[in-house]
Amino acid sequence: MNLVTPRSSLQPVAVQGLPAGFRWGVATSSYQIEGAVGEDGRTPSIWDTFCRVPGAVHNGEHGDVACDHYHRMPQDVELIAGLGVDTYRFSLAWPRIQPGGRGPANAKGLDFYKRLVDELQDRGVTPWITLYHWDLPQELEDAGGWPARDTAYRFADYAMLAYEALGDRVEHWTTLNEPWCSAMLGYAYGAHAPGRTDMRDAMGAVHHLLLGHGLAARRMREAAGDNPLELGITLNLGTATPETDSEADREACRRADGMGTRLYLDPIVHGRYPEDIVRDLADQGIELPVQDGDLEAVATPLDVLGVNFYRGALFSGVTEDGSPTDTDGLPVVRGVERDLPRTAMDWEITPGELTDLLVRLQRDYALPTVITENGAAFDDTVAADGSVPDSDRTAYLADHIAAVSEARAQGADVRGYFAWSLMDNFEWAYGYDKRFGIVRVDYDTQERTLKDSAKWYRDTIHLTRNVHQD
Ligand code: IFM
Repeated sequence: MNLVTPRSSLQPVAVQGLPAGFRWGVATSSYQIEGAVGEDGRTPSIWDTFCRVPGAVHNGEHGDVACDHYHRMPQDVELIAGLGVDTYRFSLAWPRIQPGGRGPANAKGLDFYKRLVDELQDRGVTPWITLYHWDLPQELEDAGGWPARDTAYRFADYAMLAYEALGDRVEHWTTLNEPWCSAMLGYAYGAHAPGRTDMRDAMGAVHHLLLGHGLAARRMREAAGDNPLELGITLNLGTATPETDSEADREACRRADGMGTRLYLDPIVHGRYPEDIVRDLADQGIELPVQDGDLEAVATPLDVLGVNFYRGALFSGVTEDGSPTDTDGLPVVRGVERDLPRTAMDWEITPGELTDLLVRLQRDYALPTVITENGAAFDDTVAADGSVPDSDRTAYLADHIAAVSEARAQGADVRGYFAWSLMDNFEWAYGYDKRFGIVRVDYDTQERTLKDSAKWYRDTIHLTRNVHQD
C-alpha cells in the first residue's frame, strides 16, 4: 500500500489514531549545522578531513560554517519553539566535548550544549541527545578508527563525559545514529568519511560500533541512579521486497535485510548475530571480531528504538543479463527501480513501506519506536513574495505521518515522529546541494525562512494535540 496525498489537499488536519503524549519533533546533527569547527577547543573530525579530499564532496564543500548554528543557537531555539514541537533531537560533537577523542572533557565544548539545553528547556522543548552522528575525532581514525576495538572503549568514555555533564537534566539519549552508514558508507563504499573501501574493515566497524553502543549504554544505565533515563539507538531501516517470487530474488532480499537490519537489531535485541549473515561473511573469508562477553554488552536493554526511514526498496538476485553472480563472483543483490515518484536524492517515495517496516519491527523486536528522522530533499524555489511553496515536501511528510498512524492501527508501538530536518544543512557527500529542511537557509546571509511545509507541520501538530484536549 502506498499512500499519496493529493497535492491539492494539503490543508493541515488533525492526524487520527495518535495517542495523547505522542512526541513531535525536529532533528539535526552537529557537523551538518554547527560550523565553528576550530572554535573553543574543538579538534578536527573525520568529516573535516574527508571534505578536503579532492572529489569527495560536491563542489569541495565542508562544514566550516554550515548553518552557523554555534553562533546562532538562541535564535534557532526560538525557531524550534515557534514550530510547536515538543522535542528537539540534536547530536553532540565528540571533538568539541573531548578534543582528540581521549582525556578529560573540554569545558567550553560542554558549555555550548549546556546552554542549548537551557534554552530549550526554558521554552518547554525537550532535548533529545544523540552522542554520535558521524564526527569521529580524527586522532581516533588515525589510530585505526571503528575497525579498531579500542575505539569502542573510547566511545564509552566520551559518552560518560557527556552523560555526567548533562544526564541530570536530559532524559532522552541515543548512542549512535545509523551505524550502517558509519560502517558501510565510511569503510566499505568510501562514500563517507573516512573514505575506506574494505569490507573487512566495514565488518570490524559494525562490531565495534555496536560494542561501543553497548558499553556506553551499560555505563550510562549504571550512572543514571534515580535520574530518569530513556536510552536508545537510531538505525536507518527500510524494507526489502523481491522483484519476483523467484528463489534468487527472495535470496537477494534475505541478504539485503540481513546486512541492513538484522545484522544490527539481532545482536542489540537478541544478543546474537544472524547465523545466515555470519555464514555469508565467512564465505567471503570475513569474521566479525567478537570476543567473550561482547554480545552481553551489545544487548544491554534499551527503552526505545529510533527509526530513520526514507524509502523501501525492491531487489533482484540476478544481474540485468540474468547472471546470479557479479563481476567479483559474489551473489547479486541488485536494487530495482520502480516507477514511483522520487525526491531530489532520486529516492523513491514509499510511505506504505514505512507502515510495513514498523509492523515488522514490532513483530520481530518488540521495542517501542520513535521515528527519529523522516523527510525529503527537493529543489525548492523561493517565490516572489519570499515564501517557499514546497508542496512536494509537505505531501511527503503528510503521507509518512499517515503511514505511522496506520502502523499504530496495525499494532506497532510508535511513540513519536521527528522531521528531518529542522533546516537545510550540509548533506554529507552532497554538500549543500540537497535541501532537507522544513526551514530554508540562505547560506549567503544565514537567513532562516519557514517553508510552507514547516507551517503545515506546525499547524498539523497543533490540530492533532487539540484532538486530545476536546
Ligand atoms: O542528512 C542525513 C542524516 O545525517 C542521517 N540520515 C539521513 C539524512 C538524509 O540523508
